[in-house]
Amino acid sequence: MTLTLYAHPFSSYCQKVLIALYENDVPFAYRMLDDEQSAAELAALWPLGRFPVLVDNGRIVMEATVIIEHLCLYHPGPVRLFPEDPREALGVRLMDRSFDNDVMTPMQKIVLDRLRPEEDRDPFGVAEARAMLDKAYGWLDETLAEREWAAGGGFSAADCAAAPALFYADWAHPISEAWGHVRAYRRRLLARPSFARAVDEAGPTARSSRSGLLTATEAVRSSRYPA
Ligand SMILES: N[C@@H](CCC(=O)N[C@@H](CS)C(=O)NCC(=O)O)C(=O)O
Repeated sequence: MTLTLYAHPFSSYCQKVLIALYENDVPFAYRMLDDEQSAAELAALWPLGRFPVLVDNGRIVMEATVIIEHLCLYHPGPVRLFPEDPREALGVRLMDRSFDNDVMTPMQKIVLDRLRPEEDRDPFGVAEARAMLDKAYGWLDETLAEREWAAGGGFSAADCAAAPALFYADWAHPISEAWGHVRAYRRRLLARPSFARAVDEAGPTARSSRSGLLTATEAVRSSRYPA
């Protein structure tokens, strides 16, 4: 086995990569980031300390989207997460960026703000994040109206990004009934075996509720920054 993934099962960006690995049954060693030793190993690999990080035969690959691109190039399987045609691949990249920037980022802003001490909270930034999510949900609802998967073709890297982003965003800032296409798409993602597996591995705490999301995030942070 050449691949080691440094990850935590509650982390949205780790789930994004886990989906890609599970879609093509790519074998890998899971280095769980749950103690000081694993955090130190991660910091030695990637000074920014963000995760996931993939190590492939000594080569260090960071950034979830780049990891998925790497998997497509070096460990391809039957599910092509980036289409071969570069023009089609552009559509996948657009949706991938949108889920990271317009859904994952504001979702994390809301969640992380809740974990701050009361006096350090940023209500203005959280209001901005909520407004961004409302705009993103509206745009996605139109964009997904006629699509089964995010980029309009088969299941792709964009759906790997979308699944944890919408899964957690709905807890942080609920997707209203008005955005029926987004809600239906989120349900399709949750029924996809690769994502269902990633969510099951995160366990009942991460799956169950909005407070579960906070507990999960706190667990990830405390394993990274032990008291
Ligand atoms: N742009 C990075 C973001 C990764 C990221 O923010 N990961 C979170 C966990 S979901 C993290 O590392 N949080 C801890 C930190 O930022 O120190 C990617 O796409 O991989």
